[in-house]
Amino acid sequence: MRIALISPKGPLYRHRGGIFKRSLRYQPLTLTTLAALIPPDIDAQITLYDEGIQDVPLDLDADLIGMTVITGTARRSYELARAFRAQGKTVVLGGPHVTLLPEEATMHADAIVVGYAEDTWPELLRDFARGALKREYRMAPDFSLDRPDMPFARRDLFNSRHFLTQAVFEATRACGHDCEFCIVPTAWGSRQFQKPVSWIVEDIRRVGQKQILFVDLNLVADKVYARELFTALIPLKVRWFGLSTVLIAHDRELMELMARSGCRGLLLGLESIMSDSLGDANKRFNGSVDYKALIADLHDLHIAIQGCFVFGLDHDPLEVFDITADFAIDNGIDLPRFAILTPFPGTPLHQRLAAENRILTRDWELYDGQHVVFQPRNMTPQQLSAGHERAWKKVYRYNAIARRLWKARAFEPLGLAANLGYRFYAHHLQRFYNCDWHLSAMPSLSKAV
Ligand code: B12
Ligand code: SF4
Repeated sequence: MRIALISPKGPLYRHRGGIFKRSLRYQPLTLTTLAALIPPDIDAQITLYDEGIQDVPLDLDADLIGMTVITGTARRSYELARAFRAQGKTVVLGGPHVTLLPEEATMHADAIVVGYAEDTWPELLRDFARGALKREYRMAPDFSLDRPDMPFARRDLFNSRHFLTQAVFEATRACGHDCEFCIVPTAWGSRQFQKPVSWIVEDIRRVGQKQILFVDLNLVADKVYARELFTALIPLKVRWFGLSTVLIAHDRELMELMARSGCRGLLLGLESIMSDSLGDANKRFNGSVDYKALIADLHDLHIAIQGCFVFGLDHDPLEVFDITADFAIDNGIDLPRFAILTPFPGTPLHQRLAAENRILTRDWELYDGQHVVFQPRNMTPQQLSAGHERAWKKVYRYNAIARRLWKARAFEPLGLAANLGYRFYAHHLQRFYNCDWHLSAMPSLSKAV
């Protein structure tokens, strides 16, 4: 059976004309994991296509085409699905957007997979092989990743030259919190799924790289598990980068263990430095943390910080952009990142804004964290869009990069390369603001509500 697996991309992320330099591109695990899950009893020839690094041929030679869909890529995925299905090929869709909106996705596919697919994808392939494909496959309520015999991701199916790194790993999925804007609780529920630590160690050993990345949404959600994982990483002598909530600030011992295990960079969802805005996002737990002290503590342990902020929360004043950018510069955040609040479908945020009649568009391609798709409370959509871009440019001026890295005492070439990559991003975002026409065409929306 010829199987093609595709990761479609929206314009911002597409390799041709997109914005991302190789210095910012790591290899996601979605397609390589799905490839590994194809059971040996299916005699499969597998090809992977990631539109972030290559074109997808429209005359694909495949019996079955699987696509992974996030909200920002839904339009592109449906467009490709239509073209392939018109050629009589079988198209299967899965991933976060399909899990959030199965009733929409099913209209564009021969079959959909809702939720994590460790059990359902092999089942689907066997059904397809015997001519009995069902319309929908759903993750079981007792789904678990505690399976020592799980196959390892087929990273070998991609050309490593296309990515900054292929040494990407995943120990856990989902998170345990319920931030209003986040898709995770809606899509996958409120418990974290954890892989056996021995399995992760084996995966890292097999890949054999010393600089690695975790895509887990929150590595410290379960402290007992986190301790076990970090302790097991120590003998591997790796340098790793990953994601955590700011709650790590309250556990100095875990933070030190994290550093000893090789953590050299942490993506932190700081979200906002305005306390009322944190309440808007149902992320009051962030308010219990002194960001300045946390940043200093992490720097003392030689852990760099990718600090993520979101703009457009209901209590955000017009000054939020400059205040936040200045905070990032003054406190030496190694790699600041800004997003525009995005009401992904299915989230409590989407429901609330829809009830308040504040959703401006359901063009999913604009749901990429860089476009305004709702009516903000204290500013116009244009002000939100312009302020967001201004913040990006401000923190990535050469003198601001120098000040941040000096303050962080971060002199590694990798940190500088990532900063230059983001500087390029900051200065080219405007090219992708294809929602401008849409907003300016609605005069009533240019007034704050
Ligand atoms: C790598 C990554 C990226 C990559 C590539 C993503 C892509 N698919 O194109 C890049 C850097 C480009 C990216 C960008 C963005 N991302 Co991103 N990203 C991730 C990340 C960190 C890891 C994905 C991964 O490798 N997971 C591990 C694999 C094994 O899990 P999985 O992908 O869920 O796949 C499993 C199942 O979902 C299912 N499945 C998935 N696809 C398919 C397909 C088929 C056919 C089948 C059968 C099954 C199946 O099977 C797999 C095994 O169980 C996830 C967070 C996470 N940890 O999942 C966020 C995540 C996917 N990203 C997210 C977001 C919001 C974004 C951005 C908007 C961020 C931003 N502010 O800029 C942009 C938008 C890009 C766009 N064009 O619109 C959200 C998606 C929300 C949504 N509704 O769309 C996530 C879930 C993070 C979050 N906390 O909300 N991202
Ligand atoms: S934003 Fe982060 S902490 Fe909040 S629910 Fe999502 S993954 Fe968890």
